[in-house]
Amino acid sequence: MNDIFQRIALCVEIGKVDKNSPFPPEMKGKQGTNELVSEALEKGFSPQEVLTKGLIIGMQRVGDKFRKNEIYLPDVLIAAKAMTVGMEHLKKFFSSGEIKHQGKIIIGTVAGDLHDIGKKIVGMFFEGGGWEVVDFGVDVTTEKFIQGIKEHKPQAVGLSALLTTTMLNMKDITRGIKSEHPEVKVLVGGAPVTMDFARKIGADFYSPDPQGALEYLENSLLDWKSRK
Ligand code: B1M
Repeated sequence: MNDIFQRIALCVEIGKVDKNSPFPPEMKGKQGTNELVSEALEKGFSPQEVLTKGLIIGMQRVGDKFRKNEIYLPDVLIAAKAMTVGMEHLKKFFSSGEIKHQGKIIIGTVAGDLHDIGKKIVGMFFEGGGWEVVDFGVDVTTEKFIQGIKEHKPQAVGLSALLTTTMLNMKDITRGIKSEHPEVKVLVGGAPVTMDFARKIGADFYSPDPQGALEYLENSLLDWKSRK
């Protein structure tokens, strides 16, 4: 793989945002994703390659390490910051259609629930995997999800809940979505949610972590593409 892509991937992996960022200390004064993504584009590498061979690879490594408990939440947040700064350079190519998102997903914390830290992290992983994420925030009702699907036409919806009381609202939301938009996949997650619960409420997938949810989306892509 080209050296500059490897360097971009490494910067995401270790959370090196730009030249001035003090973290990690051994990289002080060295280029971060900000400078490297800009340099790659100036050298004529395609934005799509910068995304898939650099930024996404870095975020995949972060996901793998997080899953194995080799790194912790602050490391993920720093990596996500490095990824986001790199993505800023690519925004205009998404708008122009030069880079295509893998697909689109709406995410939200379910009605009655105000916990959003985990949901935001899940959203960062989806973005890191090349997905367009529409974040509906917290306390999202069935009606709002359904309206959002009509407007944004996503392939999937991701529901998060942190309370044993509010996770029960996932049932109505999932059924509501499925009755109006059976083609839209519903993914559920959050600390109290289990595989058994997800099956009972008719969700398509449950993952205890963001990485598993992203893998499911990636695996579902072939299915979506073959239906087009
Ligand atoms: Co609240 N809270 N809280 N809280 N809070 C918990 C969840 C609780 C376990 C604390 C406790 O009692 N030990 C408890 C729930 C008990 C239960 O239901 N069994 C609780 C309670 C009771 C409450 C209130 C009712 C307290 C009160 O007012 N009496 C109240 C409820 C408000 C409401 O929602 N209506 C409340 C309020 C709050 C704050 C507002 C103060 C704050 C939230 C701030 C915010 O989110 N902006 C808060 C917090 C911070 C917590 C704890 C401390 C931390 C939650 C968190 O952010 N974890 C929590 C106790 C704890 O977990 N130690 C607690 C870190 C986050 C990265 O993990 O969200 O699990 P998590 O997300 C993970 C995975 O679950 C997964 O990936 C994420 C990344 O690894 N995941 C998905 C999440 N969504 C996914 C979706 C997917 C796939 C994976 O696919 C779509």
